[in-house]
Amino acid sequence: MFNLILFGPPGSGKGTQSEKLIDKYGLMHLSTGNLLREEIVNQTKLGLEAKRFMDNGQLVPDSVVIGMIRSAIEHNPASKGFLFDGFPRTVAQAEALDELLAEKQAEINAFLALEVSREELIGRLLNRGKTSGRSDDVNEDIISARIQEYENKTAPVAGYYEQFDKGVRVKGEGDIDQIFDSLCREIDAKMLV
Ligand code: B4P
Repeated sequence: MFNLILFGPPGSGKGTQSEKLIDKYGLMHLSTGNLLREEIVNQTKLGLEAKRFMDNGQLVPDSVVIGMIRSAIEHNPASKGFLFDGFPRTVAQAEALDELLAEKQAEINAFLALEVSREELIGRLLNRGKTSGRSDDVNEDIISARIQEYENKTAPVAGYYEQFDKGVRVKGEGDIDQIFDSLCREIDAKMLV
């Protein structure tokens, strides 16, 4: 099993690059953002609870997203590996993921962090908000709140993986295909280990 985390602030290109990476490596894509939006569309109890946080640019409680990821992993026992996109977003989520994978005699093999400036992130998200229908992308105050949540609660997750020598930082600005090539180089190197 090869398990990869694609990490970065909101709008850094995680969703964009994940689509390309799952095609190339045949990994199963697990995006907590997409899973939560599905719950909202289906108007489930979980979705209604999550919406209150997402609409304000806040992280959804750890217990909710950890439960969703546990269930997704358990429903896909034959997967050759997972690409985690937007998860873990707190150190508690990272510790829970390690425990879930250890139960399957598996681990995180690579942690790739996309680095993008704050100005570029805001520009990308406002631009996506014109067409995405995502309420959290249209208002600059909510976008700023999401970036603040990232800085306070999510950025420390990089240090968690770096202590195990698993973290690699990749420039996330510029041409989408060139960023993809940089990510692939890092993944190929980790696959040889
Ligand atoms: P997510 O769905 O993960 O949203 P995101 O961080 O905005 O997406 P992403 O980073 O993938 O966007 P992308 O760059 O691809 O989370 C939404 C919300 O869900 C969170 O705020 C939180 O409330 C909740 N949530 C999710 N996971 C959670 C968790 N684990 N714990 C708690 N809460 C959680 O795309 C951005 C735009 O940039 C696109 O328009 C794209 O076309 C463009 N773009 C991409 N690469 C580009 C490039 N190189 N150049 C120019 N534009 C580019």
